[in-house]
Amino acid sequence: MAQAIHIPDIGDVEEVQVIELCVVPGDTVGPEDALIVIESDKASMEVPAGVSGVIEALTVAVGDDVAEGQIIALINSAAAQNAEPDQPPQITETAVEPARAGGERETAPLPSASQVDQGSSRVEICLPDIGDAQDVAVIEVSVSVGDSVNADDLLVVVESDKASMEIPAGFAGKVLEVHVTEGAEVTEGTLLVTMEVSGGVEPKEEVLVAVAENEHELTLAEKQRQLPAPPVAGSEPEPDMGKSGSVYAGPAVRRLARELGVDLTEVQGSGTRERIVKDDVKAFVKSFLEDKPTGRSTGTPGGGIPPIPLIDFSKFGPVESSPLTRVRIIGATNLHRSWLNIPHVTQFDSADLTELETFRRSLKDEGLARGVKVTPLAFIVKACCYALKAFPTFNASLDAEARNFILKKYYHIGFAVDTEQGLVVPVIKDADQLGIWELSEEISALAGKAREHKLAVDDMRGASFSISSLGAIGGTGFTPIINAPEVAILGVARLTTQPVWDGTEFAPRQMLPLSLSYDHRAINGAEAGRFVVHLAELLGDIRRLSL
Ligand code: CAO
Repeated sequence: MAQAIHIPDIGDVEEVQVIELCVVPGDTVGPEDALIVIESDKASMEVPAGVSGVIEALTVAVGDDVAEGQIIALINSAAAQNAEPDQPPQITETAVEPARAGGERETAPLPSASQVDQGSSRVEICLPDIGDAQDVAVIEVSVSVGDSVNADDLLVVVESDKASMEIPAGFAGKVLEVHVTEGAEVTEGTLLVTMEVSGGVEPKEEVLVAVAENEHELTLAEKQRQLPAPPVAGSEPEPDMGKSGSVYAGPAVRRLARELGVDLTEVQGSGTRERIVKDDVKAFVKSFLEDKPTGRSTGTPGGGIPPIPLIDFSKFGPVESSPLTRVRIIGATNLHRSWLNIPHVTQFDSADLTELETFRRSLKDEGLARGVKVTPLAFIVKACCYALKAFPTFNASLDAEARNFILKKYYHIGFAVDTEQGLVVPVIKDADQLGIWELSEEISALAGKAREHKLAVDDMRGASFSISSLGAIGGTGFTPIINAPEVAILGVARLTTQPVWDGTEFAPRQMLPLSLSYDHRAINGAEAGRFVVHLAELLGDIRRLSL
Protein backbone atom coordinates (compact mmCIF):
# COMPACT_ATOMS: atom_id res chain seq x y z
CA MET A 1 0.00 0.00 0.00
CA ALA A 2 1.44 3.33 -1.04
CA GLN A 3 1.54 6.27 1.29
CA ALA A 4 1.55 9.84 0.03
CA ILE A 5 4.28 12.06 1.38
CA HIS A 6 3.46 15.76 1.50
CA ILE A 7 5.42 18.97 1.76
CA PRO A 8 5.21 19.74 5.47
CA ASP A 9 4.80 23.10 7.14
CA ILE A 10 7.47 25.35 5.71
CA GLY A 11 6.83 28.35 7.90
CA ASP A 12 5.94 31.68 6.41
CA VAL A 13 7.32 30.79 3.03
CA GLU A 14 4.52 30.16 0.58
CA GLU A 15 6.21 28.68 -2.42
CA VAL A 16 9.49 26.96 -2.82
CA GLN A 17 11.24 25.25 -5.67
CA VAL A 18 12.42 21.66 -5.91
CA ILE A 19 16.16 21.87 -6.51
CA GLU A 20 17.22 18.27 -6.05
CA LEU A 21 15.71 14.80 -6.07
CA CYS A 22 17.59 12.59 -3.63
CA VAL A 23 15.92 9.29 -4.54
CA VAL A 24 14.51 7.48 -7.53
CA PRO A 25 11.60 5.03 -7.76
CA GLY A 26 12.66 1.67 -6.43
CA ASP A 27 14.96 3.11 -3.74
CA THR A 28 14.48 1.85 -0.22
CA VAL A 29 14.37 4.67 2.29
CA GLY A 30 14.23 5.10 6.04
CA PRO A 31 12.25 7.79 7.84
CA GLU A 32 15.20 10.14 7.99
CA ASP A 33 16.35 9.79 4.40
CA ALA A 34 15.92 12.93 2.34
CA LEU A 35 13.50 12.61 -0.59
CA ILE A 36 13.96 16.01 -2.14
CA VAL A 37 15.64 19.32 -1.45
CA ILE A 38 13.53 22.44 -1.74
CA GLU A 39 14.66 26.01 -1.76
CA SER A 40 13.06 29.39 -1.22
CA ASP A 41 14.80 32.70 -1.76
CA LYS A 42 16.17 32.35 1.77
CA ALA A 43 16.50 28.69 2.54
CA SER A 44 17.16 25.27 1.23
CA MET A 45 15.65 22.32 3.05
CA GLU A 46 15.75 18.58 2.82
CA VAL A 47 12.37 16.89 3.07
CA PRO A 48 12.79 13.46 4.66
CA ALA A 49 10.57 10.46 3.97
CA GLY A 50 9.13 10.20 7.48
CA VAL A 51 8.41 6.51 6.86
CA SER A 52 10.35 3.45 5.85
CA GLY A 53 9.58 1.86 2.54
CA VAL A 54 10.23 1.67 -1.15
CA ILE A 55 9.76 4.73 -3.36
CA GLU A 56 6.88 3.96 -5.71
CA ALA A 57 6.80 7.31 -7.46
CA LEU A 58 8.06 10.84 -7.21
CA THR A 59 5.36 13.32 -8.12
CA VAL A 60 7.58 16.35 -8.47
CA ALA A 61 10.57 17.21 -10.66
CA VAL A 62 13.53 19.52 -10.30
CA GLY A 63 12.39 23.07 -11.00
CA ASP A 64 8.78 22.52 -9.86
CA ASP A 65 7.29 25.08 -7.51
CA VAL A 66 5.70 23.35 -4.54
CA ALA A 67 3.71 24.45 -1.51
CA GLU A 68 2.78 23.07 1.88
CA GLY A 69 0.58 19.99 1.66
CA GLN A 70 1.55 19.09 -1.89
CA ILE A 71 2.26 15.41 -2.51
CA ILE A 72 5.85 14.80 -3.44
CA ALA A 73 6.18 11.03 -3.36
CA LEU A 74 4.40 7.74 -2.92
CA ILE A 75 6.10 5.27 -0.65
CA ASN A 76 5.18 1.64 -0.41
CA SER A 77 5.60 0.85 3.23
CA ALA A 78 4.47 -1.97 5.47
CA ALA A 79 4.37 0.58 8.26
CA ALA A 80 2.22 2.80 6.11
CA GLN A 81 -0.61 0.30 6.25
CA ASN A 82 -1.27 1.54 9.75
CA ALA A 83 -2.09 4.89 8.18
CA GLU A 84 0.25 6.90 10.45
CA PRO A 85 3.75 7.62 9.28
CA ASP A 86 6.61 6.68 11.63
CA GLN A 87 7.13 10.36 12.09
CA PRO A 88 5.65 13.34 10.33
CA PRO A 89 8.20 14.67 7.88
CA GLN A 90 10.38 17.33 9.42
CA ILE A 91 12.13 19.83 7.28
CA THR A 92 15.85 19.89 7.68
CA GLU A 93 17.50 23.26 7.29
CA THR A 94 20.40 22.83 5.00
CA ALA A 95 22.44 25.93 5.48
CA VAL A 96 22.14 29.56 6.32
CA GLU A 97 23.38 32.51 4.42
CA PRO A 98 22.06 35.53 6.21
CA ALA A 99 23.73 37.81 3.73
CA ARG A 100 20.88 37.08 1.38
CA ALA A 101 18.27 37.34 4.04
CA GLY A 102 15.42 39.71 3.80
CA GLY A 103 11.68 39.82 3.97
CA GLU A 104 9.61 38.42 6.76
CA ARG A 105 11.36 36.65 9.60
CA GLU A 106 10.79 35.50 13.11
CA THR A 107 12.94 38.06 14.83
CA ALA A 108 13.87 38.67 18.40
CA PRO A 109 15.17 42.05 19.56
CA LEU A 110 18.69 42.96 18.57
CA PRO A 111 21.38 43.98 21.01
CA SER A 112 20.60 47.46 22.22
CA ALA A 113 22.31 50.28 20.39
CA SER A 114 24.37 51.19 23.43
CA GLN A 115 25.98 47.80 23.30
CA VAL A 116 27.29 48.13 19.82
CA ASP A 117 27.07 51.68 18.60
CA GLN A 118 29.66 53.47 20.61
CA GLY A 119 32.88 53.50 18.67
CA SER A 120 34.98 50.38 18.80
CA SER A 121 33.38 47.39 20.58
CA ARG A 122 34.51 43.95 21.47
CA VAL A 123 31.89 41.53 20.24
CA GLU A 124 31.56 37.85 20.92
CA ILE A 125 29.91 35.76 18.24
CA CYS A 126 28.16 32.72 19.66
CA LEU A 127 26.42 29.82 18.00
CA PRO A 128 22.79 30.81 17.39
CA ASP A 129 19.70 28.71 17.89
CA ILE A 130 20.27 25.58 15.82
CA GLY A 131 16.84 24.13 16.12
CA ASP A 132 16.43 20.67 17.55
CA ALA A 133 20.07 19.64 17.15
CA GLN A 134 21.85 19.48 20.51
CA ASP A 135 25.52 19.19 19.67
CA VAL A 136 26.86 19.99 16.25
CA ALA A 137 30.35 19.68 14.88
CA VAL A 138 32.42 22.57 13.64
CA ILE A 139 33.32 21.40 10.16
CA GLU A 140 35.09 24.50 8.99
CA VAL A 141 36.72 27.54 10.55
CA SER A 142 37.00 30.17 7.86
CA VAL A 143 38.82 32.94 9.68
CA SER A 144 41.92 33.33 11.76
CA VAL A 145 43.15 35.88 14.24
CA GLY A 146 43.89 39.22 12.62
CA ASP A 147 41.55 38.72 9.65
CA SER A 148 39.39 41.66 8.66
CA VAL A 149 35.87 40.54 7.91
CA ASN A 150 32.69 42.03 6.56
CA ALA A 151 29.33 41.44 8.16
CA ASP A 152 28.43 38.84 5.57
CA ASP A 153 31.69 36.94 5.75
CA LEU A 154 31.58 33.41 6.98
CA LEU A 155 33.19 32.64 10.34
CA VAL A 156 32.48 28.95 10.82
CA VAL A 157 30.36 26.16 9.37
CA VAL A 158 28.68 23.72 11.74
CA GLU A 159 27.01 20.49 10.85
CA SER A 160 24.62 18.14 12.60
CA ASP A 161 23.49 14.76 11.30
CA LYS A 162 21.17 16.40 8.88
CA ALA A 163 22.02 20.03 8.46
CA SER A 164 24.93 22.30 7.94
CA MET A 165 24.80 25.93 8.84
CA GLU A 166 27.06 28.83 8.06
CA ILE A 167 27.67 31.31 10.82
CA PRO A 168 28.45 34.75 9.43
CA ALA A 169 30.24 37.54 11.29
CA GLY A 170 27.21 39.80 11.46
CA PHE A 171 29.58 42.74 11.94
CA ALA A 172 32.41 44.23 9.98
CA GLY A 173 35.59 44.24 12.00
CA LYS A 174 38.70 42.39 12.95
CA VAL A 175 38.97 38.87 14.36
CA LEU A 176 40.61 39.02 17.79
CA GLU A 177 40.22 35.41 18.89
CA VAL A 178 38.97 32.17 17.38
CA HIS A 179 37.62 29.93 20.12
CA VAL A 180 36.82 26.76 18.20
CA THR A 181 38.66 24.36 15.94
CA GLU A 182 37.48 21.97 13.29
CA GLY A 183 35.99 18.89 14.86
CA ALA A 184 34.92 20.67 18.05
CA GLU A 185 31.42 19.91 19.33
CA VAL A 186 29.41 23.07 19.92
CA THR A 187 25.94 23.89 21.05
CA GLU A 188 23.68 26.92 21.10
CA GLY A 189 25.47 29.79 22.82
CA THR A 190 28.98 28.38 22.44
CA LEU A 191 31.46 31.19 21.97
CA LEU A 192 32.92 30.98 18.47
CA VAL A 193 34.84 34.14 17.69
CA THR A 194 35.69 37.41 19.39
CA MET A 195 35.79 40.42 17.10
CA GLU A 196 36.56 44.06 17.35
CA VAL A 197 33.89 46.10 15.64
CA SER A 198 34.71 49.63 14.71
CA GLY A 199 32.61 52.62 13.89
CA GLY A 200 29.35 51.71 15.57
CA VAL A 201 28.32 49.20 12.98
CA GLU A 202 24.84 47.80 13.39
CA PRO A 203 24.90 44.05 13.76
CA LYS A 204 23.25 42.00 11.08
CA GLU A 205 20.09 40.50 12.38
CA GLU A 206 21.01 36.89 12.18
CA VAL A 207 23.74 36.37 14.72
CA LEU A 208 23.54 35.59 18.37
CA VAL A 209 26.13 37.85 19.93
CA ALA A 210 27.47 38.78 23.26
CA VAL A 211 28.82 42.30 23.39
CA ALA A 212 31.55 42.87 25.93
CA GLU A 213 32.65 46.16 27.37
CA ASN A 214 35.81 44.31 28.25
CA GLU A 215 36.99 40.75 28.05
CA HIS A 216 35.48 39.69 31.35
CA GLU A 217 32.17 41.55 31.33
CA LEU A 218 29.93 39.94 28.78
CA THR A 219 26.34 40.77 28.11
CA LEU A 220 24.42 38.21 26.16
CA ALA A 221 22.41 39.87 23.49
CA GLU A 222 19.04 38.39 22.87
CA LYS A 223 19.24 35.41 20.67
CA GLN A 224 17.47 35.20 17.45
CA ARG A 225 15.88 32.32 15.64
CA GLN A 226 16.92 32.37 12.04
CA LEU A 227 14.95 31.41 9.07
CA PRO A 228 17.22 29.50 6.83
CA ALA A 229 18.61 31.00 3.67
CA PRO A 230 20.29 29.48 0.62
CA PRO A 231 23.28 27.36 1.38
CA VAL A 232 26.67 28.24 0.06
CA ALA A 233 28.72 26.34 2.56
CA GLY A 234 31.77 24.56 1.32
CA SER A 235 32.66 22.43 4.24
CA GLU A 236 35.56 20.59 2.91
CA PRO A 237 38.25 20.25 5.37
CA GLU A 238 41.63 21.61 4.53
CA PRO A 239 42.42 24.59 6.69
CA ASP A 240 43.99 26.61 3.93
CA MET A 241 41.68 25.81 1.12
CA GLY A 242 40.07 29.19 1.25
CA LYS A 243 36.62 30.48 1.88
CA SER A 244 33.77 28.12 1.55
CA GLY A 245 31.56 30.44 -0.39
CA SER A 246 32.63 28.77 -3.60
CA VAL A 247 31.01 25.46 -2.68
CA TYR A 248 27.26 25.20 -2.74
CA ALA A 249 26.04 21.84 -1.48
CA GLY A 250 23.69 20.40 1.09
CA PRO A 251 24.66 18.22 4.04
CA ALA A 252 23.76 14.93 2.40
CA VAL A 253 26.01 15.77 -0.53
CA ARG A 254 28.81 16.86 1.77
CA ARG A 255 28.46 13.65 3.77
CA LEU A 256 28.68 11.60 0.58
CA ALA A 257 31.71 13.59 -0.54
CA ARG A 258 33.42 12.96 2.77
CA GLU A 259 32.68 9.26 2.61
CA LEU A 260 34.17 9.07 -0.86
CA GLY A 261 37.10 11.38 -0.06
CA VAL A 262 36.00 13.93 -2.64
CA ASP A 263 37.09 17.55 -2.32
CA LEU A 264 33.91 19.46 -3.17
CA THR A 265 35.83 22.49 -4.35
CA GLU A 266 36.91 20.31 -7.26
CA VAL A 267 33.36 19.36 -8.25
CA GLN A 268 31.28 21.25 -10.77
CA GLY A 269 27.67 21.60 -9.62
CA SER A 270 24.91 20.85 -12.09
CA GLY A 271 22.00 21.98 -9.94
CA THR A 272 20.27 25.31 -9.73
CA ARG A 273 22.83 28.08 -9.38
CA GLU A 274 25.56 25.44 -9.71
CA ARG A 275 24.50 23.66 -6.56
CA ILE A 276 26.41 20.39 -6.25
CA VAL A 277 24.09 17.38 -6.15
CA LYS A 278 24.86 13.77 -5.35
CA ASP A 279 25.07 12.83 -9.01
CA ASP A 280 27.84 15.40 -9.49
CA VAL A 281 29.88 13.78 -6.74
CA LYS A 282 29.29 10.32 -8.17
CA ALA A 283 30.17 11.49 -11.68
CA PHE A 284 33.33 13.08 -10.31
CA VAL A 285 34.42 9.82 -8.69
CA LYS A 286 33.45 7.84 -11.77
CA SER A 287 35.55 10.06 -14.00
CA PHE A 288 38.59 9.23 -11.89
CA LEU A 289 37.84 5.55 -11.72
CA GLU A 290 37.65 5.56 -15.49
CA ASP A 291 40.79 7.70 -15.49
CA LYS A 292 39.22 10.35 -17.67
CA PRO A 293 41.16 13.59 -17.76
CA THR A 294 39.18 16.28 -15.93
CA GLY A 295 41.64 19.14 -16.03
CA ARG A 296 41.57 19.28 -12.26
CA SER A 297 44.16 18.25 -9.76
CA THR A 298 43.09 15.96 -6.97
CA GLY A 299 44.33 13.65 -4.32
CA THR A 300 41.82 11.03 -5.36
CA PRO A 301 42.81 8.29 -7.80
CA GLY A 302 43.54 9.45 -11.32
CA GLY A 303 46.35 11.34 -13.02
CA GLY A 304 47.80 8.10 -14.25
CA ILE A 305 47.98 6.52 -10.80
CA PRO A 306 46.43 3.07 -10.98
CA PRO A 307 43.52 2.95 -8.55
CA ILE A 308 43.44 0.37 -5.79
CA PRO A 309 40.79 -2.18 -6.78
CA LEU A 310 37.50 -2.02 -4.92
CA ILE A 311 36.93 -5.34 -3.21
CA ASP A 312 33.86 -6.69 -1.49
CA PHE A 313 35.61 -7.99 1.63
CA SER A 314 32.41 -9.51 2.96
CA LYS A 315 33.03 -12.31 0.46
CA PHE A 316 35.89 -13.41 2.71
CA GLY A 317 34.38 -12.96 6.16
CA PRO A 318 32.34 -10.65 8.35
CA VAL A 319 33.19 -6.94 8.07
CA GLU A 320 31.84 -3.67 9.39
CA SER A 321 32.25 -0.15 8.17
CA SER A 322 33.55 2.41 10.63
CA PRO A 323 33.87 6.07 9.60
CA LEU A 324 37.18 7.92 9.87
CA THR A 325 37.13 10.94 12.14
CA ARG A 326 37.26 14.31 10.51
CA VAL A 327 40.77 14.88 11.87
CA ARG A 328 41.92 11.66 10.20
CA ILE A 329 40.27 12.59 6.92
CA ILE A 330 41.98 15.98 6.90
CA GLY A 331 45.27 14.35 7.89
CA ALA A 332 44.93 11.73 5.19
CA THR A 333 44.41 14.38 2.53
CA ASN A 334 47.44 16.34 3.66
CA LEU A 335 49.67 13.27 3.92
CA HIS A 336 48.56 11.98 0.55
CA ARG A 337 49.22 15.35 -1.06
CA SER A 338 52.71 15.56 0.46
CA TRP A 339 53.55 12.01 -0.48
CA LEU A 340 52.48 12.51 -4.08
CA ASN A 341 54.09 15.91 -4.55
CA ILE A 342 57.40 15.58 -2.76
CA PRO A 343 60.25 13.24 -3.63
CA HIS A 344 61.01 12.00 -0.13
CA VAL A 345 64.36 10.63 1.02
CA THR A 346 65.04 9.66 4.63
CA GLN A 347 68.44 9.97 6.28
CA PHE A 348 69.09 7.90 9.41
CA ASP A 349 71.49 8.49 12.27
CA SER A 350 71.56 8.21 16.03
CA ALA A 351 72.53 10.66 18.76
CA ASP A 352 74.27 9.80 22.00
CA LEU A 353 71.96 11.19 24.67
CA THR A 354 73.81 9.74 27.66
CA GLU A 355 74.92 13.11 29.06
CA LEU A 356 71.67 14.80 28.09
CA GLU A 357 69.67 12.14 29.92
CA THR A 358 71.80 12.49 33.04
CA PHE A 359 71.16 16.23 32.99
CA ARG A 360 67.45 15.81 32.19
CA ARG A 361 66.96 13.38 35.07
CA SER A 362 68.72 15.86 37.39
CA LEU A 363 65.93 18.33 36.57
CA LYS A 364 63.22 15.99 37.81
CA ASP A 365 62.78 17.45 41.31
CA GLU A 366 62.90 21.00 40.07
CA GLY A 367 60.42 20.01 37.39
CA LEU A 368 58.07 18.60 40.01
CA ALA A 369 58.33 21.82 42.00
CA ARG A 370 57.57 23.86 38.86
CA GLY A 371 54.85 21.46 37.74
CA VAL A 372 56.67 20.85 34.45
CA LYS A 373 57.71 17.50 32.98
CA VAL A 374 60.88 17.72 30.91
CA THR A 375 61.14 15.04 28.24
CA PRO A 376 63.84 14.61 25.61
CA LEU A 377 61.57 16.36 23.13
CA ALA A 378 62.24 19.83 24.57
CA PHE A 379 65.98 19.32 24.01
CA ILE A 380 65.35 17.96 20.53
CA VAL A 381 63.29 21.04 19.62
CA LYS A 382 66.03 23.28 20.97
CA ALA A 383 68.75 21.42 19.09
CA CYS A 384 66.70 21.51 15.88
CA CYS A 385 66.47 25.30 16.11
CA TYR A 386 70.26 25.45 16.33
CA ALA A 387 70.67 23.08 13.41
CA LEU A 388 68.12 25.01 11.33
CA LYS A 389 70.06 28.21 11.90
CA ALA A 390 73.20 26.46 10.72
CA PHE A 391 71.37 24.97 7.69
CA PRO A 392 68.84 27.63 6.59
CA THR A 393 67.53 25.68 3.60
CA PHE A 394 65.96 23.21 6.02
CA ASN A 395 63.91 26.05 7.51
CA ALA A 396 62.45 26.94 4.15
CA SER A 397 59.85 26.25 1.50
CA LEU A 398 60.15 26.12 -2.26
CA ASP A 399 58.21 28.64 -4.30
CA ALA A 400 55.47 27.48 -6.66
CA GLU A 401 57.84 26.81 -9.56
CA ALA A 402 60.50 25.27 -7.29
CA ARG A 403 62.93 27.91 -8.52
CA ASN A 404 63.53 29.78 -5.26
CA PHE A 405 63.88 28.98 -1.59
CA ILE A 406 61.67 30.96 0.71
CA LEU A 407 63.99 31.09 3.68
CA LYS A 408 62.18 31.67 6.94
CA LYS A 409 63.70 33.89 9.57
CA TYR A 410 61.48 32.47 12.26
CA TYR A 411 61.71 29.07 13.92
CA HIS A 412 58.21 27.73 14.47
CA ILE A 413 58.44 24.01 15.21
CA GLY A 414 55.48 21.73 14.60
CA PHE A 415 55.30 18.48 16.55
CA ALA A 416 52.98 15.55 15.92
CA VAL A 417 50.52 14.72 18.69
CA ASP A 418 48.66 11.46 18.74
CA THR A 419 45.04 12.05 19.83
CA GLU A 420 41.94 9.86 19.92
CA GLN A 421 40.63 11.74 16.90
CA GLY A 422 43.86 11.31 14.95
CA LEU A 423 47.15 13.03 14.34
CA VAL A 424 47.41 16.79 14.83
CA VAL A 425 50.46 19.02 14.59
CA PRO A 426 50.47 22.05 16.91
CA VAL A 427 53.22 24.59 16.44
CA ILE A 428 55.65 26.02 18.99
CA LYS A 429 56.07 29.60 17.86
CA ASP A 430 59.56 31.13 18.03
CA ALA A 431 60.89 27.97 19.63
CA ASP A 432 64.45 29.26 19.25
CA GLN A 433 63.72 31.96 21.78
CA LEU A 434 62.47 29.58 24.47
CA GLY A 435 64.48 27.84 27.14
CA ILE A 436 64.07 24.18 28.10
CA TRP A 437 61.50 24.92 30.83
CA GLU A 438 59.46 27.11 28.50
CA LEU A 439 59.67 24.58 25.69
CA SER A 440 58.55 21.80 28.05
CA GLU A 441 55.61 23.90 29.22
CA GLU A 442 54.67 24.77 25.67
CA ILE A 443 54.87 21.14 24.50
CA SER A 444 52.70 19.88 27.31
CA ALA A 445 50.21 22.78 26.98
CA LEU A 446 49.82 22.30 23.22
CA ALA A 447 49.65 18.49 23.50
CA GLY A 448 46.98 18.88 26.22
CA LYS A 449 44.97 21.27 24.07
CA ALA A 450 45.30 18.89 21.13
CA ARG A 451 43.93 15.97 23.13
CA GLU A 452 41.04 18.06 24.45
CA HIS A 453 40.25 19.31 20.91
CA LYS A 454 40.92 22.85 22.02
CA LEU A 455 43.62 23.84 19.56
CA ALA A 456 42.84 27.05 17.75
CA VAL A 457 43.54 27.25 14.03
CA ASP A 458 46.50 29.52 14.78
CA ASP A 459 47.99 26.91 17.10
CA MET A 460 48.41 24.65 14.06
CA ARG A 461 49.67 27.16 11.51
CA GLY A 462 52.99 28.56 10.51
CA ALA A 463 55.40 25.70 11.19
CA SER A 464 58.76 26.02 9.44
CA PHE A 465 59.98 22.54 10.42
CA SER A 466 58.32 19.58 12.13
CA ILE A 467 59.21 16.77 14.50
CA SER A 468 57.41 13.48 14.92
CA SER A 469 58.44 11.74 18.14
CA LEU A 470 57.38 8.17 18.68
CA GLY A 471 60.03 7.78 21.36
CA ALA A 472 57.62 7.21 24.21
CA ILE A 473 55.89 4.47 22.23
CA GLY A 474 58.85 2.53 20.87
CA GLY A 475 60.37 1.47 17.60
CA THR A 476 63.83 1.71 16.16
CA GLY A 477 63.08 4.12 13.35
CA PHE A 478 60.52 5.22 10.79
CA THR A 479 60.25 7.44 7.72
CA PRO A 480 58.04 10.43 8.53
CA ILE A 481 56.11 12.20 5.76
CA ILE A 482 57.04 15.85 5.23
CA ASN A 483 54.47 18.38 6.33
CA ALA A 484 54.33 20.29 3.02
CA PRO A 485 55.18 23.01 2.18
CA GLU A 486 57.97 22.47 4.70
CA VAL A 487 60.99 20.70 3.23
CA ALA A 488 62.04 18.42 6.08
CA ILE A 489 60.74 16.58 9.12
CA LEU A 490 62.62 14.83 11.90
CA GLY A 491 61.46 11.45 13.14
CA VAL A 492 62.53 10.40 16.63
CA ALA A 493 62.29 6.81 17.84
CA ARG A 494 62.96 5.18 21.19
CA LEU A 495 66.09 5.79 23.21
CA THR A 496 67.90 2.53 24.00
CA THR A 497 71.12 1.62 25.74
CA GLN A 498 73.62 0.34 23.17
CA PRO A 499 77.23 -0.87 23.37
CA VAL A 500 79.22 1.86 21.63
CA TRP A 501 82.91 1.52 20.77
CA ASP A 502 84.80 4.47 22.31
CA GLY A 503 88.14 3.63 20.74
CA THR A 504 89.31 1.24 23.41
CA GLU A 505 86.22 -0.57 24.59
CA PHE A 506 82.48 -0.89 24.24
CA ALA A 507 80.66 1.43 26.61
CA PRO A 508 76.92 1.47 27.35
CA ARG A 509 75.47 4.63 25.79
CA GLN A 510 71.89 5.84 25.49
CA MET A 511 71.33 6.17 21.79
CA LEU A 512 68.44 8.03 20.16
CA PRO A 513 67.45 6.97 16.62
CA LEU A 514 66.88 9.93 14.30
CA SER A 515 65.36 9.85 10.82
CA LEU A 516 65.21 12.98 8.74
CA SER A 517 62.88 12.91 5.74
CA TYR A 518 63.64 15.69 3.30
CA ASP A 519 62.39 17.05 0.00
CA HIS A 520 65.07 16.00 -2.46
CA ARG A 521 64.18 18.88 -4.76
CA ALA A 522 65.28 21.30 -2.03
CA ILE A 523 67.95 19.37 -0.17
CA ASN A 524 70.78 17.16 -1.33
CA GLY A 525 71.72 13.95 0.40
CA ALA A 526 75.06 15.37 1.55
CA GLU A 527 73.33 18.37 3.13
CA ALA A 528 70.87 16.10 4.88
CA GLY A 529 73.74 13.95 6.15
CA ARG A 530 75.53 17.03 7.52
CA PHE A 531 72.35 18.35 9.09
CA VAL A 532 71.70 15.12 10.98
CA VAL A 533 75.33 14.73 12.05
CA HIS A 534 75.27 18.31 13.37
CA LEU A 535 71.99 17.68 15.17
CA ALA A 536 73.41 14.52 16.75
CA GLU A 537 76.47 16.46 17.89
CA LEU A 538 74.30 19.11 19.50
CA LEU A 539 72.24 16.50 21.31
CA GLY A 540 75.35 14.58 22.27
CA ASP A 541 76.90 17.60 23.95
CA ILE A 542 74.17 19.94 25.13
CA ARG A 543 76.74 22.48 26.27
CA ARG A 544 76.74 23.39 22.58
CA LEU A 545 73.12 24.54 22.94
CA SER A 546 74.31 27.42 25.09
CA LEU A 547 76.92 28.61 22.58
N1 CAO B 1 62.88 7.48 24.09
C1 CAO B 1 62.55 6.98 25.30
N2 CAO B 1 61.65 7.57 26.12
C2 CAO B 1 61.08 8.71 25.70
C3 CAO B 1 61.38 9.29 24.46
C4 CAO B 1 62.34 8.63 23.65
N3 CAO B 1 62.68 9.12 22.46
N4 CAO B 1 60.66 10.41 24.33
C5 CAO B 1 59.92 10.52 25.43
N5 CAO B 1 60.17 9.50 26.25
C6 CAO B 1 59.59 9.27 27.56
C7 CAO B 1 59.40 10.56 28.30
O1 CAO B 1 60.58 10.96 28.95
C8 CAO B 1 58.31 10.17 29.26
O2 CAO B 1 58.86 9.39 30.28
P1 CAO B 1 58.67 9.76 31.82
O3 CAO B 1 57.19 9.88 32.02
O4 CAO B 1 59.32 8.63 32.53
O5 CAO B 1 59.38 11.06 31.98
C9 CAO B 1 57.44 9.23 28.44
O6 CAO B 1 58.27 8.78 27.37
C10 CAO B 1 56.20 9.86 27.88
O7 CAO B 1 56.52 11.02 27.17
P2 CAO B 1 55.34 11.90 26.54
O8 CAO B 1 54.79 11.23 25.37
O9 CAO B 1 54.39 12.24 27.62
O10 CAO B 1 56.06 13.24 26.16
P3 CAO B 1 56.94 13.64 24.90
O11 CAO B 1 57.36 15.03 25.18
O12 CAO B 1 58.01 12.67 24.63
O13 CAO B 1 55.96 13.60 23.65
C11 CAO B 1 54.08 14.06 22.33
C12 CAO B 1 54.86 14.44 23.57
C13 CAO B 1 52.87 14.94 22.29
C14 CAO B 1 54.92 14.30 21.11
C15 CAO B 1 53.70 12.56 22.40
O14 CAO B 1 52.92 12.32 23.53
C16 CAO B 1 53.00 12.06 21.18
O15 CAO B 1 51.81 12.27 20.98
N6 CAO B 1 53.72 11.32 20.32
C17 CAO B 1 53.17 10.66 19.15
C18 CAO B 1 53.53 11.43 17.90
C19 CAO B 1 53.05 10.68 16.69
O16 CAO B 1 51.97 10.13 16.65
N7 CAO B 1 53.88 10.66 15.66
C20 CAO B 1 53.60 9.92 14.48
C21 CAO B 1 53.29 10.87 13.42
S1 CAO B 1 53.34 10.14 11.85
O17 CAO B 1 52.01 9.25 11.84
